[in-house]
Amino acid sequence: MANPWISLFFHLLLHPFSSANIAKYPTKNPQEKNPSPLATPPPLPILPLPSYSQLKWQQREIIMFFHFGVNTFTDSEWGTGSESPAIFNPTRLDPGQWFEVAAEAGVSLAILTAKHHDGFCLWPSKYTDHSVAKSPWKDGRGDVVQDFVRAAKAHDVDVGLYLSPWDRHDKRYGHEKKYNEYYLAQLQELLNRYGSVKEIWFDGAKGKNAPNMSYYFWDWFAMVKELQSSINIFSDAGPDVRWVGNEHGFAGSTCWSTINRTSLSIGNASIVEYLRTGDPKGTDWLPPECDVSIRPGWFWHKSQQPKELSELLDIYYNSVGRNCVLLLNVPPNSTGLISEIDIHRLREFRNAINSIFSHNLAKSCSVKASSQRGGNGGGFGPENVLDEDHLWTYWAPSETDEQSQWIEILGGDKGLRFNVIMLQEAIGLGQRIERHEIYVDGNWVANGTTVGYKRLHKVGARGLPMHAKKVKIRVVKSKGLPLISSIGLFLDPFLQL
Ligand code: FUL
Repeated sequence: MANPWISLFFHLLLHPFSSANIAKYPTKNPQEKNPSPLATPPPLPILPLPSYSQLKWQQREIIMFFHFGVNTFTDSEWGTGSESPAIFNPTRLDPGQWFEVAAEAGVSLAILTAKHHDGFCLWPSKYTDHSVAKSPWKDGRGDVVQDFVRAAKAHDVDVGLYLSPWDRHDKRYGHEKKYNEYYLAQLQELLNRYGSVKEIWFDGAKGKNAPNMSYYFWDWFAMVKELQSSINIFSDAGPDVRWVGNEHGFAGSTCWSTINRTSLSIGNASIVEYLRTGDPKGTDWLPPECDVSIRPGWFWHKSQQPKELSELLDIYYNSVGRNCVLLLNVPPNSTGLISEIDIHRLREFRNAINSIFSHNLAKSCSVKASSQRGGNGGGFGPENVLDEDHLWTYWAPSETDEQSQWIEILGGDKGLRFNVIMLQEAIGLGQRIERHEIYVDGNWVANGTTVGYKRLHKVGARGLPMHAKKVKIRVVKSKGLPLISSIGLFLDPFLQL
């Protein structure tokens, strides 16, 4: 193609709008002279990410469990399955009272044991006669699940249901196909009949001598998601919320919301440590829930008392303060009400949490950081850690700030008195922080690993408040840029007692 005219012809044919061509005939863009500064985009997420429902669940922080059933009347924890429905006869059953208590305790979701291991159903299931329909309560015409759901709605609290896979009553248990059909039928009753359900609890517990049979988890999970689109499924292995691996209400001090689901199975005692800490390399977002009872047992027993306030606060620090949701069980008694002593303890607990955490001393401080993404006014400045948004506004260092990433709270001349430091990560873009350190007035006071949705550090010797002017958080190791959405400094008066 030596002829230049021919080559120009082919060039225009192949690149009719190439920049070279356009540059010859510039069009006037009126905004070009004074381009308004464009915002720097957020950094790319670090996968895996939470789903919408998982994020909502995480923000609940404390939810409630109600264990109620034939065990409430037999003073036992695991019923045999041969209890007569005649013993189920609460004289004053009032889920309205349960939800008054729940709402006052500040919880936004409560889970009811619709069927525990004894197989007795708190709703009139058409697939069994081992239910409230055969009890003297309301002459067999009552439905605890219905009353529970109505009361929840009246108090603006969301509903969760527990349906025990292990069933010691039903003869189909041990016959794989028949029992799985039965279980799925009950799931359909519960999830079709009673409106929106936000969490379903699949308990992995099963007695040693129970008949050997497989549960068709995949069928169950698929059915649940088909019937309730915004539900979270809890089990040892998720798929939405995982068990934390113990029933004391304590997560690991390292606690990842990420884990590998392929390494998990339901009812497997050898994975409890893995469940407790999660896995920084995990490919699944599966945050842990800490289930614990306010009393020694899950069911109400006349002889038992609720835990002390100090124990409950300890549980709070070790669950919510370690990136978990706390599922606190408060068992109604045999009259069908929550006992006054438990109500009193819950009130103390809620008041204590409010009094500790409602006043963030950092709010009146100035804040400084090693660098900030997008520069000054770029939207990722350190001031974001002091606003009301704990998810979507955050401090991000600049990409080039790899040596020392830190953020500092400056308390002014008078200084601050505090003994709790709170950190929160913008988990909507993935859990990132692997190691961090805290310095108060230049002195090291704490080391930590994960942060996640919320991390609480108690500082100060024996809970005595520290008096200081500067608190510095240094991120030592992080997957990509660390994104800190909130920092709090609090004074917990109960730590010194
Ligand atoms: C366990 C069960 O065996 C207990 O009875 C209780 O329901 C607790 C929440 O889960 O696995």
